[in-house]
Amino acid sequence: MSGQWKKAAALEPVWAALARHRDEIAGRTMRDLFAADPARAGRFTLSFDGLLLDYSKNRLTGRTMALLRDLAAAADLPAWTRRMFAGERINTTENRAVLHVALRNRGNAPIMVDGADVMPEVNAVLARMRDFTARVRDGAWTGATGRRIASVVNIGIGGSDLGPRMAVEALAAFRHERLAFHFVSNVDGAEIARTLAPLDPAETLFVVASKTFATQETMANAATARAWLTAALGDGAVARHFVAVSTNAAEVARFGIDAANMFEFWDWVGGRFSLWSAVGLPIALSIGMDRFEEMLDGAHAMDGHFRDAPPERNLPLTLALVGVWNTNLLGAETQAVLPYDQGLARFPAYLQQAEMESNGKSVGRDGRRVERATAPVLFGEPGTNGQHAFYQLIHQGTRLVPCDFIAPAETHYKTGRHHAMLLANFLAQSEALMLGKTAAEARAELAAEGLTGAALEALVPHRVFGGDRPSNSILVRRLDPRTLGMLIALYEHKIFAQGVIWGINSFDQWGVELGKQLATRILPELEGDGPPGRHDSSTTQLLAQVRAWLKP
Ligand code: G6Q
Repeated sequence: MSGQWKKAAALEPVWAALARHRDEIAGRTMRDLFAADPARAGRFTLSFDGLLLDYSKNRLTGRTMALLRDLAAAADLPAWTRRMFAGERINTTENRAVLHVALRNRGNAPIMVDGADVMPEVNAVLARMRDFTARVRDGAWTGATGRRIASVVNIGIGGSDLGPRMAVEALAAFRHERLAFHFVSNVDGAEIARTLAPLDPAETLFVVASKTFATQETMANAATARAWLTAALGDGAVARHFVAVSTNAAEVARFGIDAANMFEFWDWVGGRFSLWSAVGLPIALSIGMDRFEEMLDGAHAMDGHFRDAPPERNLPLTLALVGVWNTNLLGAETQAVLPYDQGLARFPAYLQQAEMESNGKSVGRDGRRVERATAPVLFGEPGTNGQHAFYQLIHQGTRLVPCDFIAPAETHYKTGRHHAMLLANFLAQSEALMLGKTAAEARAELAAEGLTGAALEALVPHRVFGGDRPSNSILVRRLDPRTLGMLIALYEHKIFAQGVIWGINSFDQWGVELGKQLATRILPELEGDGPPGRHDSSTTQLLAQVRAWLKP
């Protein structure tokens, strides 16, 4: 990001200039902006390596973008980007480097942490993943009774679940035909009970994924899975049916998983950025190592683009700046992510963690309270399902809900006209949100339906759509490992850039750690019959009620 940037100014004057600019253009709707500039779509569209970002349907102008780029410069984004790629410990509250980019550093240029190049270790784990996944896929790796593996069950939660779960589903068209994939994350025993019920232990492989190998939910599920397996096949079967993905070799050994069956990653990989590491093992088992590496290639290409492309042509930066505009200048409190692709059904949930855990912070890097809003509440469902549910609020509610529409032009499933119908909806929604429907248009429509007079007039206000509702459209030719890798990395760098602009550390998650501590204290009080510990009166009352109902 060097060279093409304006010299950094102070941050506050740029925020003030943005606020003035917002007020100046407040009277101009997107309809006006499109009418005034026939070249608008092209001027506000970027593409890189087959991924197209059209952000023209936002309430912004060229001046808006120039000011926003000044903001990124003033926040020192180029320097922070350099620091991240160079392996500096930019996660200051945990004193860690942030190097998911090293996991997909396909050019193998050295990346140093504490004076040592991490690439040999990264490549060694990739080589072990290649060997193991090939053996499971071709049937050379068998279960304890000599049968081939048919079901893979990933046990993990949060960052050790959401990435592989999302990607295995997104790339289902490339899945190995013999292997079925299951994911167990919740400590609610219903999930593991229902997952294991139809499976045959002799053909099941468990992947226990946990960075710390200490997470309550994962350890409970892994213990239940081991008991299920050994009840059928004996203790000796564990080595053929359990592998671990972790940074904690000692705990993996204590659980009883052979060191030879452990795939390592490192403290500089954040949980929510870990699908590029051995946490991606289920993805590699599903689509094969060559295709897993295509996913890494796609992300690596996006890394290079983010690091080197000039700010005006930089996709992740632009997505970040449009988000800052909508959040901080237009006051949006939410962000909808709406993939028009059933495979991406879990993509909003994945991004929910990536964005809200990274940038859901109210204290800056300097330890002081931030003065502006940080991450919006992110939500979404695949289209067209969402259209029949919550889009009502997006079209006609009182809130501004910026939307990211995502679609592949081609489908892997040639089922009649389905894909054309899906794409027609993808195109129609962002157009409708932008244009809206005026009272005159509503009137004409009602008249065409045969209404007249008072009956017609009574309906007009309900049939008006204010329009002027912002959206981005992200289009790829088809969803494959490479484009999925690019898409995820696009959002990762968007999140990073926004974190820098907001002055927060995007890479810690103390709010998550709190949950890990609290339940540990209450569990023995719930299970025991001694006097409960000191709590507020509400918690005491709820605890007493549960104990009373559970008493034998
Ligand atoms: C991710 C978070 C969190 C984490 C889970 C699982 O960035 O830190 O979602 O991934 O709590 O942690 P373990 O992998 O250590 O089990």
